Amino acid sequence: MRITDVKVIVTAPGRNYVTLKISTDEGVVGWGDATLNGRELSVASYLTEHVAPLLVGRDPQRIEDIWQYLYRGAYWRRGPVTMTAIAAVDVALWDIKGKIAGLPVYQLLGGASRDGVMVYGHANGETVDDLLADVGRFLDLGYRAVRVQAAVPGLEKTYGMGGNSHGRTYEPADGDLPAEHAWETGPYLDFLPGLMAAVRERYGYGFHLLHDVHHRLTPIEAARLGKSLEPYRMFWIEDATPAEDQQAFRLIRQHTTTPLAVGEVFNSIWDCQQLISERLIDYIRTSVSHAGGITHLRRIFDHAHLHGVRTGSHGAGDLSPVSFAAALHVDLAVPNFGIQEYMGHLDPWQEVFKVGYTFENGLFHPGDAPGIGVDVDEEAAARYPYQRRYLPVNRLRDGSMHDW
Ligand code: CS2
Ligand code: MG
Repeated sequence: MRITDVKVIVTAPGRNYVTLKISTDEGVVGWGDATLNGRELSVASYLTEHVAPLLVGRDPQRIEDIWQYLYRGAYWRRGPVTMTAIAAVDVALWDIKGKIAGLPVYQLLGGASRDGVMVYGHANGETVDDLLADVGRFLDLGYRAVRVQAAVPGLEKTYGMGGNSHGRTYEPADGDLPAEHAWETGPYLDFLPGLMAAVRERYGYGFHLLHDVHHRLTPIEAARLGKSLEPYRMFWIEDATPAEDQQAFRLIRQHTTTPLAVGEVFNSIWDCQQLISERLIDYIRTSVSHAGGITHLRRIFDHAHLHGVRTGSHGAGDLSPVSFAAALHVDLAVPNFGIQEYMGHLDPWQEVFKVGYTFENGLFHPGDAPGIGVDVDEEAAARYPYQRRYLPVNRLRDGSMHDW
């Protein structure tokens, strides 16, 4: 079997996506997600200009060799653009592998280790009452885990407001230039414990409660937040502090037992190797579409398994349905699964992406179609042209740049 064509499809049904299509001389096609929110065309160009010419003529079954060729052969290693491009190729090749074998990809990864994949919904609200009502909606839908984000009194804007997975999905990249938000940590740290207390008081402790700090605290502030939330038994607090500084998590660990999750902005095992080896985190959030695909994600998850760290992959709406389908196959098979993020996707995504995954009783299942179980309607995709969109930026009140 040989690769005959490599096509990059940039389309925007609800938001921008970059999708990779690998075609073979035996008519088998594989799909991969190459979307990098706010920098989509950089990955599209990397694939079209630099990767596609290297793939045509190769045997698509040689997934590991192609992965190593693209990773080592570029000389310039790692980084979100490179690893998202490699991820898209990798997932498309696993899709082809499954179709050749007549098996869903999870069967090629060792088979199911569980009956379904637990996901968390995204409740949010401009007021505590709105937030509480949104939490109730997710619990009524059968979710076993809910992330809560709320407007912070005294702050005009904060992360995670707007939309919800069953209906309007939260999409932060909404400006043709980056929106500038003003941030202040004090009101946030003062507000959070009361918010979580209100959630537990209303709904009890029978479901998992999560929160995304979104990189905004210093290590000692993160330690303070974790300590203040201990009575509310968080499933995790996410991105409590920017995690390039892996050692910073030693400080947080000294002060709190609140579980920690990081990794959605990581793109290789080297970004998190110390965090995992020293057990400085409890969940690793690397995704199949930004961390080198199924081939590399398995290495990260195996390293995590050896150190008692569980998986908690990123699954925001800017990771396409192709990515979510692939993630479910990995989630179903890995021994150290923790939880999978599911934010849903903005309409009219269904016009372009045809998926086989299902949701029931708080659990997703990827389905048993050969490969990853997705298809892409290219004619529909052509109806939704790309529009440049940026994620917001954060500044402190004195104008200093901060982390969004
Ligand atoms: C967030 C994302 O889902 C999450 O945990 O961190 O919404 C993130 O802001 C976006 O994926 C960025 O594109
Ligand atoms: Mg996050």
